[in-house]
Amino acid sequence: SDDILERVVPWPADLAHAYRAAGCWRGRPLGSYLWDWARRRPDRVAIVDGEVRLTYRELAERADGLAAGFAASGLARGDTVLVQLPNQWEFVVVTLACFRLGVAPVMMLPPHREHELASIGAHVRAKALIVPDTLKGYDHQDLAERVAATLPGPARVLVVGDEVRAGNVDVRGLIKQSGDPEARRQWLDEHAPAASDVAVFLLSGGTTGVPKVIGRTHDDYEYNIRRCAAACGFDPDTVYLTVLPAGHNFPLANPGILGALYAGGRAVLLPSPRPEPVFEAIEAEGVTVTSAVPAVVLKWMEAAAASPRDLRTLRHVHVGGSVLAPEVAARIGPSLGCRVQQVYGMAEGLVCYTAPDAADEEAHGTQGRPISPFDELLLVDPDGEPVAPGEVGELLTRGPYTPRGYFGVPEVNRQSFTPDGWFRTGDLVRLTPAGNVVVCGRVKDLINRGGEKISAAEVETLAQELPAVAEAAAVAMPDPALGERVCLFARLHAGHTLTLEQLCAALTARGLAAFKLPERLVVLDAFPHTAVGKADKKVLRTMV
Ligand code: J2J
Repeated sequence: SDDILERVVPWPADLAHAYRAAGCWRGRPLGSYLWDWARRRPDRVAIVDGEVRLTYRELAERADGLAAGFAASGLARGDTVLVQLPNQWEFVVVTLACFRLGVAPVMMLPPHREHELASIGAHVRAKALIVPDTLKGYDHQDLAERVAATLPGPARVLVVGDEVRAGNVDVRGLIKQSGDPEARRQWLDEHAPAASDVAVFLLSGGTTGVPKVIGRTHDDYEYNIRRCAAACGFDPDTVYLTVLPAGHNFPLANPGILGALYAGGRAVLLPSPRPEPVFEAIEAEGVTVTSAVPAVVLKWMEAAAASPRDLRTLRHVHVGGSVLAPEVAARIGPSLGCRVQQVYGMAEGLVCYTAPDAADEEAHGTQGRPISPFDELLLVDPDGEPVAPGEVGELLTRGPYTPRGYFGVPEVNRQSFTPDGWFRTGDLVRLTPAGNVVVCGRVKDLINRGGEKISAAEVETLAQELPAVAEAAAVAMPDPALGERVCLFARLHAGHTLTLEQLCAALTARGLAAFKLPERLVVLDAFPHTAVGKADKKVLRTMV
């Protein structure tokens, strides 16, 4: 854990003091809330996953059981584990067990493969990987074993499923552990992590080739959850439907699953955002709120138009992660019979929400206001000078839940943060007179594919390693369904050829997640270059 502390960038001491004094940071680890919830509402259902319904007491008991099981398997406070699980009840138990023991889960996504797991696993020095046995016909246990073998230190493979191979750890077995629950609870309380420890590592959309992870402390993440839940009016009657991958900040904690639990409500988990199961779950479980990216909401609207459904319990849908056109925002309410709340957020911290009862102008045309009065926003021009009120600028931000640096990458931090600790969001925004953010574009070099962020540099670096490729540049190509898709421009070495199929096969063989694969390849004889000799993406974007 000394390791982690050295690689985490803390808030300045005076500000940390101020955030504590103001009541933002409560000095309690996230795991300590679990039994508060369980004592208050022991028999209320907290988590629904298909046939499985866990009450708050069952959730707390299982999380404690697993935390003790983690400890018995050799994990300890300060360790990091890669978590790659689909939306299933065990994901929630794993996350809470990690919070209890002070083990920091790194929230990987199910489509990630060797490339992502191995580079991030090495970066955080993961002590274990927690994966399903198989998912969509893919053997994650095998993937985890291969990745574990590449890591510098020993790493266990913990498996959620029926087919746990010898040498690996059966997570469901650990959850069901026997032993005295009361003694276990006391032991975990006594060995709880500090509130200033990292509770969870989130992945950054990232614009660089190197992995960027964000260590969110118990203090800062609890505040984030509390404020998001308040901004969205979550209460014990909230039934939140989880459709996006639960490891994303948005469905996990803004307010998402953890916000629903925090408020005493309920989280319903679905493995995917497909319209039919979503509509069925809304009807069957009386879902009051869900969150989605614009690409998903568009699909729901199409499906609802084709066969109208009774979604009367649904009050709000939170939409964010990529640009939502005002015309589309205006159609969501009539189409799904609910109100839309736009959200502009980032794994790095800052979250903005439109109010649950906002007038149409705000709800449809803006991405809302920061959830905390302690959030600082500064809009600057390319020279770093503040822009005039109402003008567009790059958004810089600081605040009680926006950490001061990525984990363990001081050189990257010097570019991503100003010397005064402002995080450069890379987003171009303007502020309305009422103080609402309107996202207008971005200066960072990534592709936003239906809300999934893809680092251009990551794809380019892998592509350039292929024997045929002399030079490569990934740019966003506009797409009506997903907003953007990846287009790769490439110059080839003399005598070589390359098709899109060959390119994708080669990148897949190198372990790149499928959602990052280029969906168009343009081979150029000559590349447009900037004055400093880099690929001129402005020109390439006009060509796309
Ligand atoms: C345009 N672009 C947006 C929006 C995020 C809540 C909601 C989203 C995320 C998320 C999140 C946008 N309109 N409404 O973590 O808690 C783009 C911006 C931003 C980047 C962050 C949450 N909302 N974006 O999307 O870390 O470019 O978080 O900087 O994945 O998504 O991406 P990410």
